[in-house]
Amino acid sequence: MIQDISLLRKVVRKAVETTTVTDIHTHLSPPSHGDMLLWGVDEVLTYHYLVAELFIVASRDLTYEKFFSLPRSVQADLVWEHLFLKRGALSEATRGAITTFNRLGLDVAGRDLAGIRKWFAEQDVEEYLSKVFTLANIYYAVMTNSPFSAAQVELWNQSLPVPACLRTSLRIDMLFGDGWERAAGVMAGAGYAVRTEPDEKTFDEVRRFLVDWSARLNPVYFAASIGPEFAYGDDSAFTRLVDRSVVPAAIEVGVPFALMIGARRAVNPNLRDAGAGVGVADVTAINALLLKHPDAKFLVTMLSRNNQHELTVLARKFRNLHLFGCWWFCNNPSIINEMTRQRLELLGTAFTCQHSDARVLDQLIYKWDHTRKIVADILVEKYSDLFEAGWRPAEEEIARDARAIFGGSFEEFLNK
Ligand code: FIX
Ligand code: ZN
Repeated sequence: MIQDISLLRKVVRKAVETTTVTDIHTHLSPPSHGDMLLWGVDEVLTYHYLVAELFIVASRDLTYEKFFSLPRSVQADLVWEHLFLKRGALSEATRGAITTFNRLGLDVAGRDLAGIRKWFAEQDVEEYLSKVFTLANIYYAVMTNSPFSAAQVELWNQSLPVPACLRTSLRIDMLFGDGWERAAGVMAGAGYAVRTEPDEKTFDEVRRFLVDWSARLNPVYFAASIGPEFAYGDDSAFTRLVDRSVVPAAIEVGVPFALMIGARRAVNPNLRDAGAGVGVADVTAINALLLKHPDAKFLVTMLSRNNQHELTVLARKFRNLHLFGCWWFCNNPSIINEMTRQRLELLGTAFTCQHSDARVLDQLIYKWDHTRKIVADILVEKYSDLFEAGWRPAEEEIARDARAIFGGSFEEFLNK
């Protein structure tokens, strides 16, 4: 047992700095899927978070059409010029690019973009992937795999190699809302008796489609991003599909259904991927879903800060709910700090404090580096409070608890 508070602080900090992470949601792909895996300096600089920030400040001569028609490296130059050279790189996304290059040993102090580009051009993607996973200390990262995307299906049909550090999730947004007709077309085209106007057989066939794809991809979970209008328990197509197809398939396969709730798609469609905003959703709809399906497991993250407290309280009440990540506009130090404290104070270690949502391989470095620092400060404070109250933890217990919120509790949830 640790008897000295300054040693305790050091041990806690080290535990968070060195714990292995399970990154439960990313948009990465295996290197064998070619261009699907984004990596390198130009991808880092044209991350959609940075593109949105560029358009806040660039002159009006830079139209959206013009920007998106430029080669990737010229887009990256514009981001570098406007956000890093003409302004102070103070946003979380700009700081992220700096942290990433710095941790790779590149000359950020010298602002040497040409030198950074040269270094990246010399990297081999497979080796670089291992380097990034080692630097970020990630056990594995979960990809986002859509059985409704023709490009992705074509790649999976080739059974290309996938490194052990990348696992799959079955992304099924297309089943809901506007996507349904296309999804129905894809399933019908693949030989499933699915009708656009769903009948009983259709729900069974959607379930079968999900179970069959699960046999192929072995997903960690099924997932969908749903807007702030998220409702459940009514007579909507969403409720019927969830009740009759998605949840039964998830139970059959033995995986959770992950809901990412609150992205308001295309608030400015001109910005393309960068054009989504956020809306407050109704947590009582999640409550209804949890009550209706006690035998299914749900992973939930919400985008609006306003939803976080109510959602965390709900997670105290349901053993079939596991909260994860500080998603997108919540992945900022001030909000990570607030959300993580709130979750620890209400749930102990029974949640997953972060996911990277990395779209570009290199981003794993900064997303985890930044979160580790915030969580280390929080845990140092929490353990110090316990110490003052007379509690004496052992080093292994601290390591166990740090790992729990970076993936250990997630693994436990999957297995229970
Ligand atoms: O739906 C999602 O998985 C979102 O995370 C993305 O679509 C979004 O563009 C993103 O990258 C947020 O971080
Ligand atoms: Zn995502």
